[in-house]
Amino acid sequence: LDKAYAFMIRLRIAGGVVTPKQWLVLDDIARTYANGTLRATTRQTFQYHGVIKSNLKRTMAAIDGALLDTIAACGDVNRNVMAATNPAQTGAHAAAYELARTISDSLLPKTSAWREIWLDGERVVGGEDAAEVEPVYGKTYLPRKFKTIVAVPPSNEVDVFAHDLGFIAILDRKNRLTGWNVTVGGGMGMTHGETDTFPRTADVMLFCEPGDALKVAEAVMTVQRDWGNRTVRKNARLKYTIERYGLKAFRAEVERRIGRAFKDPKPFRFEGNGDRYGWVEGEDGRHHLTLYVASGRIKDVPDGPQILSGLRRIAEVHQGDFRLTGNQNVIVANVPADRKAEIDALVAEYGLATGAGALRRNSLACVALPTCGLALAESERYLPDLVGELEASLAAHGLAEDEITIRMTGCPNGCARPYIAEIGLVGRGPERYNLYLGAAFDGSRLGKLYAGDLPAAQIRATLDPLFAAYARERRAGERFGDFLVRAGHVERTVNGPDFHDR
Ligand code: SRM
Ligand code: SF4
Repeated sequence: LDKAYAFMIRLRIAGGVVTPKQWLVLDDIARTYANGTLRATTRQTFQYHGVIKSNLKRTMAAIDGALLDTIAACGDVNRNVMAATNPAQTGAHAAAYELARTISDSLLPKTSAWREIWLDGERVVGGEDAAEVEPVYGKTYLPRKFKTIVAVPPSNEVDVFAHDLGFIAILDRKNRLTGWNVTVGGGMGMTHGETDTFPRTADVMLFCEPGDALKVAEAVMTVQRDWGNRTVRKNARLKYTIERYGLKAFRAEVERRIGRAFKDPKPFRFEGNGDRYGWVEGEDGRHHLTLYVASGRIKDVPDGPQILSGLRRIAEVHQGDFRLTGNQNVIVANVPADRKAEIDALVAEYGLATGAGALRRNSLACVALPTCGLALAESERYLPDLVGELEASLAAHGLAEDEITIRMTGCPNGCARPYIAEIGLVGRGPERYNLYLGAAFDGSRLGKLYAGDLPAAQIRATLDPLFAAYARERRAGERFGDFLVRAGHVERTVNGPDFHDR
């Protein structure tokens, strides 16, 4: 008897767009080979959990049958490229999605190993010559994972400042794309107790015309390939390269490789990094429904919402597409006006509109226990209860409808981007968390450690007086994170290196 190994499988879905036909296959796989759930991730794709070893090949073949794959979903390569979903800004979404697809395809490893291993593809005699097959990655690939993202203001729902490379759409008054601001050096992961590791928000480096975006992406990635730290893995991400060389030198090298200078970044403004729920009408008259999915876990809850079955039924009748958001939610997109009622009926029948409160709608939790081997504390299974408690506190202070972002992770790797949430909770050990406060609502500023190694049972009591002060003393329109910094409850973090200063 072999050991009962079970695996996590992560798909690559550039821009998070899937067709109803693909949805049905993905749903079948979840029921047949995984643990009966589809898990929408913080990077707009799906994970399966609990796929046993003997089913791996069958699962991969089924994924391939849906014209999807898992290539570059993990590893030291350019990962799944995210794109803003922007249901209302149809034209800008098309541009963002196209750029995400183009970058994803161009920077994909070229090796045929995936097909060879999982689909019994033909083996290249004598093996591939990595230097020839991978002109960009070469034999040694990148120093570390590399994450690319495309955002469209005013929504920063994809959290552009948390990623290695980002493109921010610069639109004219008619919402037409004029070019992209390029960001570099964002990242969340750190290690507890090691202050030479830190989260960092990306710098806005330059502006490029639409036709130059791919060139810039390639140049940024290859400079990181050549300049990134290959000796100390914990300092290998692009954020540390930017800290070591400085933004100016990094930009000069990118421009040198492309062969010309670029303009400085253009002004832009983000309003928040959450999703807009419910129906919105796009510029092209099509309708888009954003559904809240708690921690992205698409499953049927006994006596509760039947999210897996409900979305399956929608996929059976839906003629548009589905979009996964960077906040682990699902958009039923591109619905003609006369088909809305049919979707609404299914939403009601399967309990998909939960009527979640403001804090819950702005909450994110990473997977953590029981499947994540790196988890130090609970996250996905605990955050819903904690949010319930905190919502009671907020309601007592008249803040029930206030939008405040809260994110939890089971360890400092930061998979739910907690350091840029107004309330960030990061696992330290069983039922113990670091509490970070003072981040910006639009994801552009990191929080600061407010209470270290806090027992879970004390989180509400620690936050309650701060909610009270916020209700009493805030200025008109002032966000919770901004208030905490202005009123002196926490120090403002400028960026990564001063993150640990107190
Ligand atoms: Fe993550 C590793 C889950 C987004 C930073 N992440 C992991 C692993 C694979 C654990 C492992 O290596 O054994 C987790 C699998 C858990 C499980 O049981 O499924 C895991 N990460 C996730 C997901 C599923 C969280 C979620 O609840 O949605 C997200 C899947 C993303 C995707 O679809 O590709 C996920 N991970 C992120 C993000 C957020 C983002 O990219 O926007 C981050 C922070 C941003 C960043 O990269 O800096 C993130 N994950 C990490 C790190 C720390 C990287 C670092 O630079 O230090 C690790 C550990 C590592 O790489 O060594 C990690
Ligand atoms: Fe696992 Fe840590 Fe990522 Fe949570 S943050 S999924 S515990 S690696």
